[in-house]
Amino acid sequence: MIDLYTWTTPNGRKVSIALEELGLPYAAHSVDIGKDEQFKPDFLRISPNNRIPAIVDRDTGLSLMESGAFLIYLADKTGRLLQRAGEPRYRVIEWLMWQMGGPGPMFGQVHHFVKYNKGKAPYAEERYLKEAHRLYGVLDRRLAGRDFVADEYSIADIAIWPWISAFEWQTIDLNAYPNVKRWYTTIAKRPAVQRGYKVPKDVGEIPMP
Ligand SMILES: N[C@@H](CCC(=O)N[C@@H](CS)C(=O)NCC(=O)O)C(=O)O
Repeated sequence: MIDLYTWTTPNGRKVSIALEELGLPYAAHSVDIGKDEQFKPDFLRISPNNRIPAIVDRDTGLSLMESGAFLIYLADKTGRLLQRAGEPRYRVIEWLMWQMGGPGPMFGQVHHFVKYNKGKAPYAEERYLKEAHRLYGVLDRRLAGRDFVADEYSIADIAIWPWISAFEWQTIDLNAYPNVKRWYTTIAKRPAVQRGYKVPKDVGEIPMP
């Protein structure tokens, strides 16, 4: 049994989607970051960086912060969504790290400046939107002629997908990125993705282009 500490954000959803895909039993615990619950001392013990998501594996007692780290852990625990060795494994980790260092922090800034604080910082809006378009371009080129970012559907797709699901917040027209659009809509139809999207609570349907 996995305890998942999460909220209704892309970083949270990538873990609930992975848990649903892997069929691992889990209990979701809400950490409302709008109410600063991520700063409570109990949560700090599990997530020293005060950020969701985090997990505790009751089988092993291991607690982990940083979704990239525990997506690898969960995949290794089950032997699924990440190959055991060789180039295919590192290709998945490569694109997982691309999400952790690229779309995660950059799209997060787009949400901050373009959706929530529009008009307050034109330089930041321009900078992060330009970076978002560059990253969408990278992903679109990667997906040209292929179904998934690595060899098979993997934790890398699962990590990237929830960030693309906020394309409306990012003012991105997915028609400009046809390979991303095809990949996004295919993954959106997976039952595990639809279930994981609504954890820890249902705040609406998956946005479709
Ligand atoms: N690299 C971290 C990022 C986690 C992160 O930024 N989480 C956000 C929500 S998506 C958060 O907890 N924000 C709370 C805050 O800014 O205080 C991961 O992937 O786990």
